[in-house]
Amino acid sequence: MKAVIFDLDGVITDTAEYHFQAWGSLAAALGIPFDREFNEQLKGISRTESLDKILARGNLSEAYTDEDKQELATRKNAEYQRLISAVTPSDVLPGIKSLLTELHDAGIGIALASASKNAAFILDRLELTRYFDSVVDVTAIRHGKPDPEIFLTGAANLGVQPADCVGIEDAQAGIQAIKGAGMFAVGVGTPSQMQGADIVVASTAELSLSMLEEHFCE
Ligand code: B16
Ligand code: MG
Repeated sequence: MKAVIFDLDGVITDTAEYHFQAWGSLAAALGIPFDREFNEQLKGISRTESLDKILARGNLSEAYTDEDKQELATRKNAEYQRLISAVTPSDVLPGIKSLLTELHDAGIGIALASASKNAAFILDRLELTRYFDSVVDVTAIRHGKPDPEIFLTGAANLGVQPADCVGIEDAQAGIQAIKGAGMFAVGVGTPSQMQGADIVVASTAELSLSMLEEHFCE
């Protein structure tokens, strides 16, 4: 194991909850039903793809011009940014800071593969930026998760082979992306939402360097 490539939302911090709340407000304003089960489909995919899925659910795909959709996505992001402006280092999920410290001390590469354009801001708010050898620039990625491109780019940025990498994700689209990249996939969540993962943990508190190395070598 030469590198670990992290997802952000739902793995490093629970901003997945803020995405849920921000999309929920927009969906309510548009009269579209929205719940946690449906929200699972939005995890790991881009802002515009998320909006398309929400509008499709309300049979409103044809109701808005591209310009309107841009405005709706901007409105959601403004609400999301309002919520994440209050993020502090205490919002780092359990076990993550100690894992980053262990990886750093062991000389194992650390990269971020988040679909979020707000990722760098959130890492700064969490005071974790210095741990990351690479933060993949999502605006330069042509194909989002479940395509493996973002994880392959993370490995390339670190100068390591995909087979020597572990990817950690909380979304089904992300697990697909990690496996498509030929990496070892760790899912955070329930097994039914993490199909194809090599191992699944219920909480990030279960993650550690020794635990990852043990499973990686199995
Ligand atoms: P933004 P991740 C993803 O982040 C979220 O899971 C997904 O719900 C969101 O739509 C996407 O980022 C884009 O985020 O609107 O901030 O650019 O899980 O890949 O870290
Ligand atoms: Mg995620």
